[in-house]
Amino acid sequence: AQMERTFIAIKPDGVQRGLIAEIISRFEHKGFKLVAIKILVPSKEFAQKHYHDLKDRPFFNGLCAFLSSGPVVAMERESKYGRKLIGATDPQKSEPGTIRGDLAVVVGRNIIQGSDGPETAKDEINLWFKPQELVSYKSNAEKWIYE
Ligand code: DAT
Ligand code: MG
Repeated sequence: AQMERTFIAIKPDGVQRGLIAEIISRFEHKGFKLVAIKILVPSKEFAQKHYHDLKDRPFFNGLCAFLSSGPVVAMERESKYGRKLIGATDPQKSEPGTIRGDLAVVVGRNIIQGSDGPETAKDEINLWFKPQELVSYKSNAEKWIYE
């Protein structure tokens, strides 16, 4: 399989609960390659852009207010597999062993965002990162992770 670039963000609840290292370590231990990372407080307008697909949903306003309510850790990763580590949107339906299944309780505080496919990943990366913020390098661990 081709290396996929995905956007991942630790939401304000994950940051405030002190779960940054816990969440990053799960990806790092799995073997995902980190190519960009930063911490920022997104504006409400920025959150609305990020969640534009959901603008007609009843929870849209609360969701955008929540995402812009505090610091978010935004990352881009390269991997061959998608969202399995994150778990289902509703933490009550997320399997144990997943980030949401282990660390979150309700859908409105599900601590992490992950792109749901290659197309949305591209859009989200373009929204959150400038091209010069992405670091290009060869991962020396790659031949020990993939065959
Ligand atoms: P995901 O974050 O798993 O990609 P999504 O893109 O469908 O899920 O929705 C984005 C976020 O919106 C989700 O992480 C939490 C919130 N959300 C989704 N469905 C919701 C619902 N039924 N009630 C409240 N918040 C919801
Ligand atoms: Mg989504």
